[in-house]
Amino acid sequence: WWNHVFPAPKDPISGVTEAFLADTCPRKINLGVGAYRDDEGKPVVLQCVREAEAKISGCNFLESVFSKVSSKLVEESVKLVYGKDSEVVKEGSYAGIQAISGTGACRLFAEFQRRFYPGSQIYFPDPTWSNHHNIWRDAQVPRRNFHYYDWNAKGLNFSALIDDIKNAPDGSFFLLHPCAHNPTGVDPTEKQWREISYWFKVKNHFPFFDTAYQGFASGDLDQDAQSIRIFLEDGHWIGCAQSFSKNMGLYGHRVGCLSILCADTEKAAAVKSQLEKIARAMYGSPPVHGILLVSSILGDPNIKRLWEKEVKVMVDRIQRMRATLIESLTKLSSSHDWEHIKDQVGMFCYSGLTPEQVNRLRAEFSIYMTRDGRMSMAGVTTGNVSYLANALHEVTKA
Ligand code: PLP
Ligand code: TYF
Repeated sequence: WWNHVFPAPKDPISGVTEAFLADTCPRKINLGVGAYRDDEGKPVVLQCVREAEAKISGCNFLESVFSKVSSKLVEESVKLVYGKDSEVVKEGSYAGIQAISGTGACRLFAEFQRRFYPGSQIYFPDPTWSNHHNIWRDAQVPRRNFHYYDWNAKGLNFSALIDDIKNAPDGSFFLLHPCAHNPTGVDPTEKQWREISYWFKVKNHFPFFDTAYQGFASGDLDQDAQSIRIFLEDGHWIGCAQSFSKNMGLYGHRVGCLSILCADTEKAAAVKSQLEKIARAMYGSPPVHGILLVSSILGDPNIKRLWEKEVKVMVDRIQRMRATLIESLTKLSSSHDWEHIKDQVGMFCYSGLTPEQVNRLRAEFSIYMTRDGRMSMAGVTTGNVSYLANALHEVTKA
């Protein structure tokens, strides 16, 4: 048995972590995976999560599985993206289901898309999070790219993006990052989002938002949902995958939500029942501990305020490191153009380094990042930023 099975290629993101862990250099830096670290380089359990833990201690998990905790999570999650006073939330005209974090929400949606729109395709921004390709490929949905990043101008290629929206067959599925685009850190402006929404309407495209970094672009949760709310205002049917991995630091807990807007509550119930049917065969029901944490945080105004402050602390630290890195490179009189990284938002810096430069950083400086030159700014600290700047300067010297 299994003689025909050979090792799968390494995942471009977790492969970096593996290589980093095997490195014995004391100065090594992991800028691969987008997981938040404090200024000491340590992972963080947020205070709001500790308070929620205290609140749920002693809870009977067997009871929880069958109780209302899952719908409470969904109710609170949709308020975060669509707005607590939005019509959809008030009317309940959405199908919402707890998902195994953002990845699981995407996977469920991809399956749902194939099942109910067989033969349909999905358009991804170029580039996008590498796992989007795996997820829709495994769901057997054909994938297309639409223009997003302009590699020459190092910003958004807005005119090509709009052209691709116009040229796609009417009624196409598009995946959009509502904020803090991974990997580029480049988001459309409010005006551009309005234009994108306008053309989606004209073309009757379906917007599927994958929101894994709400809060990480601006530090404000509502502000980071602005793009989704523009689409909502314009009367789109929206799908949304939400993750609490980054903004609550719950990575391993796998808490997420998939929501799909529907014409009325009856249709919403039908869609929800189909999503539940898909989930049932894939994994039964999702884990319950993390959703108790998230529901306790979102459902308690005091803990929620604490969470909002802690999001801001994480974002401020990342922004400070971005600014310090740029300052350090300027002090070194780096002749390389780093202008574009100033305006990037979210957890990543899309450096523009070539694969050869990325290899040199790894071989000569024990600095690890994905081959596309994406650096997770969460791995940069006061203690390692000048070492990083020096190394960047060395490998980019003419
Ligand atoms: N979508 C994007 C764009 C991401 O970057 C990530 C994680 O990095 C996810 C979804 C899903 O993450 P998780 O499954 O941990 O929620
Ligand atoms: O680095 C990225 O793009 C993500 C990060 O549980 C990530 O893949 C980190 C933790 C996690 C899932 C994804």
